Amino acid sequence: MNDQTRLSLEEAWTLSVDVLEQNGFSKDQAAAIARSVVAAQRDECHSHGLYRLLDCVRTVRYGGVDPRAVPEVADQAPGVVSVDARGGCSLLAFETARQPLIEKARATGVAALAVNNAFHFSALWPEVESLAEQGLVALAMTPSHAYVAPAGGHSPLLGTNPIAFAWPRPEGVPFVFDFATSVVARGEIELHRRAGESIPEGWAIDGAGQSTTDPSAALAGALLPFGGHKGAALSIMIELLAGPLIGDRLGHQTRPADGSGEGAPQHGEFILAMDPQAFLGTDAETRLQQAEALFEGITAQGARLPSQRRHAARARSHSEGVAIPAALYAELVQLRDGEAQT
Ligand code: NDP
Ligand code: PYC
Repeated sequence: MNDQTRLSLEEAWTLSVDVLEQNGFSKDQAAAIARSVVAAQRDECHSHGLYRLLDCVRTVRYGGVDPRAVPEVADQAPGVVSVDARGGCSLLAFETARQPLIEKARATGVAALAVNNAFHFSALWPEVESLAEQGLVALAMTPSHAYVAPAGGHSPLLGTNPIAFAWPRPEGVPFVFDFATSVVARGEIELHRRAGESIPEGWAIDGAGQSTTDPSAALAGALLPFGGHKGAALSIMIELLAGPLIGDRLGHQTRPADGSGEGAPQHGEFILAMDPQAFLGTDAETRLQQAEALFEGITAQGARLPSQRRHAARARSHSEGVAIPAALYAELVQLRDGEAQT
């Protein structure tokens, strides 16, 4: 195993905030980003944990994100809130619009949030989890960039397009899942490359359209959608809902900032919040209890629920801290101690 560096959650937080602020992010932007990457690291979601700080700094250096943007919320329609991230990161935009979304969902039963013009790099589960903690059912999705070949195709066109869902539970933590519609997130392939490990067959094809286990060839080629045409169709739905429906870009109309001056990483995110009380009134408690039978049936078979692993990791991280590759730690320290960006 590669050398690891252990950090307490407080150390992970301070390091994240310091790296971001040293590289030009405002206090509010840095805090919103740090909340997401530290939560992901805490829950051992490595592809969207502290590793993502490298992407944030690279993107700000290439002019792909406004690190001091102040998001602007608009009351778009009775059931629609929108927030313009104004070229900043999606995370502060979501946090700014979260309460108006909750209030609308409680007032109308179903409400949508459109996040526009955002640099989006994060895991989605913290957002839907936070809505389910308020008693709402939530769905979130976003396109990324053209990284995935459509089922039956051979060139990158679709994003890795994650979808996350959360369901409030009467006792205990919400039921949450969150995954890319590619076989795995691209970040997972990047982590394999950094660790010098090959990837399993079936994740990606190379530039010539051939199956590959070489992460560099995969990154230069295309990831594959999970479940063939089914994952690809879900991915297309995400492009449409989080793109044209909310007046934003499709994945292939964006690209990461890379120093060429042609990067255009900003796009949208679509979030739906539903209030069980509005659908069910006094029956809500009984129906939420009914859902528990499904969860119990799953675990009774020895299967696990999505998010069970995350919560076990969360408990462990609270007592033991988090471990990140020593090489990543060294890079983050360098970014923290380097010259401030102008
Ligand atoms: P995975 O393929 O690891 O799937 C993760 C989901 O599946 C989690 O909800 C996980 O629960 C659940 N899961 C995994 N194994 C099991 C199992 N055996 N039984 C039940 N549930 C299981 O994740 P991805 O690589 O597809 O995505 C990782 C992250 O990348 C996501 O958070 C996603 O939001 C993010 N992402 C962000 C993008 C962006 O543009 N912002 C683009 C693409 C991905 P658990 O967590 O408990 O293991
Ligand atoms: O891991 O696929 C990914 C990803 C794309 C944008 C942010 N994460």
